[in-house]
Amino acid sequence: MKTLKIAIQKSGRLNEKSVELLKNCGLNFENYKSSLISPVSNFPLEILFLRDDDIPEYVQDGIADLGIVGENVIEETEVEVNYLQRLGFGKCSLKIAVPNNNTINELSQLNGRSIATTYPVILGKFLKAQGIQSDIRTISGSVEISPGLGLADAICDLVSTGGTLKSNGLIPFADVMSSEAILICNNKNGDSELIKELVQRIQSVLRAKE
Ligand code: PRT
Ligand code: ZN
Repeated sequence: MKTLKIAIQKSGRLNEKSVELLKNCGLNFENYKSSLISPVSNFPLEILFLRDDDIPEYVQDGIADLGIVGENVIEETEVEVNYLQRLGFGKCSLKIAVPNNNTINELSQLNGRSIATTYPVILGKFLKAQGIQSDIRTISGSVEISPGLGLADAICDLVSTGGTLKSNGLIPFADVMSSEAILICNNKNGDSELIKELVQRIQSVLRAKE
């Protein structure tokens, strides 16, 4: 029987919950922080531990059969994969936020302004759909400090508690997308019996939590 591969985040916000979900499915594997691949001893499955940004493409290209990753990362990488199951953890929203001392109070006021983000693709589509033309400044991190540094008029970033925005003097202004961890599979293998079996186990773990 073919051994499946599932890609999960190696470390970060989704790692612990992803490991916990797979363990709760009865899968037996070592969770060594140093290894990149861990075989499951009681199911034909290997676990690949990766940076979350790489997971959608690995699944699209068939290097992994399955993956657990934030919907925001899937949308930003514009891959073609199947959504098998929303997993109910890693919940957050991608929001546009502005300095709390500014006068912007409607979307049209973002016309001609600059917005710093690590999500240029999702933000670009959102602004286009709203008919807004802003200057999207793509940066690779610490988005929240860019208005304070004079780098941008607004930001677009993930928010969960809102604490980071607040401590940087920013207020959320518009919701761009909401996100949670999703189980995805390669487009070609959605009807594999082994994948169906795994999805059933995951669904019963999720139901037991309700
Ligand atoms: O190393 P690797 O590349 O794998 O990880 P990463 O650093 O890129 O991602 P990581 O671990 O930070 O986040 C993984 C996924 O968790 C994201 O892609 C989201 O799907 C989800 N998630 C849920 C979040 C948050 N909540 C979140 N709050 N990802 C990031 N944040 C950040 C946000 O960018 C901001 O800096 O937390 C800060 C805001 O948090 P609050 O609570 O202050 O609002
Ligand atoms: Zn990442």
